Amino acid sequence: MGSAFRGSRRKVRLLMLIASIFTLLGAVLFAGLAPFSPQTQESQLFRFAAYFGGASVAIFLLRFLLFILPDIVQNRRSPSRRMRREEYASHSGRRARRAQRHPAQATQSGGVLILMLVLVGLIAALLLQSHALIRARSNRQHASQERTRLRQAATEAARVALQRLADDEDLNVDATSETWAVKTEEESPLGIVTRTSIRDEQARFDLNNLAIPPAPGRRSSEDIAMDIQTLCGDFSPAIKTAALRDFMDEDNSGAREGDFYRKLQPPLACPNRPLYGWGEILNVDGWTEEQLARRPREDSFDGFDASLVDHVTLIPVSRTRPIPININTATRETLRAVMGMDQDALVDTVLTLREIRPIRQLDVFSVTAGPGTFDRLQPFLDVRSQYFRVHTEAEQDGRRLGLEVLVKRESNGRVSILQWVEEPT
Ligand SMILES: [Ca+2]
Ligand SMILES: [Ca+2]
Repeated sequence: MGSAFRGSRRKVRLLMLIASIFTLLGAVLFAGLAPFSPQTQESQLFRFAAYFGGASVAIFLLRFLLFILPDIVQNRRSPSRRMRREEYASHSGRRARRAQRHPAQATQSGGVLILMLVLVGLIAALLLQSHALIRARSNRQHASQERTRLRQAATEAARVALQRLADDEDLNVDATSETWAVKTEEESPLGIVTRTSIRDEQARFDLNNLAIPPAPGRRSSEDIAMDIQTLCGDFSPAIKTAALRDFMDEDNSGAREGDFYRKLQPPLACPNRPLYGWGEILNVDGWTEEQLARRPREDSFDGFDASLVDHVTLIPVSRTRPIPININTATRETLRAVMGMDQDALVDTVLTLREIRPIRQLDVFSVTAGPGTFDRLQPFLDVRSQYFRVHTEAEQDGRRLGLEVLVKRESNGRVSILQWVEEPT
């Protein structure tokens, strides 16, 4: 009877050990599969891994409490213990004594313990790794959602700005004192701050005007482009300006046309059309990032320290006539370059008159400039604008997203989008 009981006790004890190991293996399996499974199943698999891991530890503990602990206690209370202690006192170490008492059992228990420890370590490492993966994924998701919210806010701000341009009460004249030119900043109930500004692109000289040949009796775009570069401290702009003209004019007659760019290493294409952006201008022979960089005012000598990027633009539309500058919004440097460096009296008149109120008519200058000069300049001058650049920025918790939108406004106030660019962050 006693031996049968001991036999079934041993079986239950072994069965529990096997059950504990199998449930632990199940936990390892689920935890290992989770990171490679679809996101919808991931958390479910981790839950299974946690259940199995918990069950394994519970079975192992139960086994310890039911079988191993009573054995230890019984062993300590046994009357023969003292005798054995004395008998084996001369032997070194507790491990040696235990090994001698139950050599096979000791080896077995030690092996199982090490296996359990390794498995527990493995599952803990897997769970930690998976936790880190889930965290990273959730962070990415959060950033992407935040970016979407910022994009929506910036887009909405841009839409409002376009409406403000369309609502301009006076479409016959444009000046920086008008409502559309006011910079705005707003905070949404969600805490997203949006900033909007609208810039008159015709406050600058459009270098894409070089794409069309000069009309007889008019000032040439090349002369204007060279004068602007001179005012920006470049005193030998002729070759670069001719190269830029060749790059965008329709014909193939010039020193820097298709043949020249095809022979480069690596070869480049000569587009023979108005340029779409500053990236393209860097492909033009002689043009570098340095020329497009903003220069500090105090480092140059007076009068020639302007930065090219502040006075020129690239409006990416084909044309048959030059896109003029707006004399109400252009800078002094742009006015000087467009009207000619010998026309300071005319430039001063423009600056004085527009201080009082926006200039509504061009022909008031025909007297100041003289009829011949006025006719030469007229194609490049206007008092209203068609092209505007809207810049919006949405910001929340240090993250920001910027939009730059180039638009054309028709004479009836209808606004259409020419370029929509999300700024890299
Ligand atoms: Ca206006
Ligand atoms: Ca050409």
